[in-house]
Amino acid sequence: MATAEPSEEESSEETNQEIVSPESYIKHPLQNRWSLWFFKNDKSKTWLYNHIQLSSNLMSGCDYSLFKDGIEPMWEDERNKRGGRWLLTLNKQQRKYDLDRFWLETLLCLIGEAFDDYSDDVCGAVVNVRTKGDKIAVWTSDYENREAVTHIGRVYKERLGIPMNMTIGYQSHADTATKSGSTTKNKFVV
Ligand code: MGP
Repeated sequence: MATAEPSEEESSEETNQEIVSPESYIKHPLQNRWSLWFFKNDKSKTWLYNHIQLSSNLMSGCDYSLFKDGIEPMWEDERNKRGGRWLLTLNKQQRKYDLDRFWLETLLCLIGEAFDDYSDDVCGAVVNVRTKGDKIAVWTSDYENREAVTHIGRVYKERLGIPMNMTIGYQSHADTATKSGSTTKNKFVV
């Protein structure tokens, strides 16, 4: 029987393909849903963009944040307010050589749940593009979870290939929010 649109059965016979359910070929679904946020420090708000640019192409003052679904990229969020961040402060030369590859590795650490049993403590990550020096940070939910925070810091530092003799610091958001000078004291260092 000729029909304008072959039924599924006929069409799969023709192409010799089996119809499979998504579950059988999506082997590694992500553990979490994530939201990518973009912040642009521009009062005119007329600038349109239709591509996600590399961080190094953004104008100074812009941020990207990748956070787990339901967590807003701010200290005040319920899941952030007792937390803190592992902070990478980059010098100006590092925008060219390190910023984009560090941010990519950070995204892969997050969506790949790289921190073993402590990945639940991760809330998200932020890149700040700034004239004075760019910053990348991984935010976690509770600065008092020493084991989780230090494990995340060690793995993160290794994944970025930061040499042993260089340290990165972890600061609580509470301290960052109430800092008086330009630096916030570290709660942990790896
Ligand atoms: P910033 O954008 O994180 O870094 O914070 P920047 O621009 O390098 O500035 P610096 O202060 O770290 O040198 C800029 C300012 O935005 C902060 O000083 C706060 O006033 C404000 N801010 C940043 N964050 C992430 C928050 C937040 O989560 N909540 C609130 N209320 N203010 C914030």
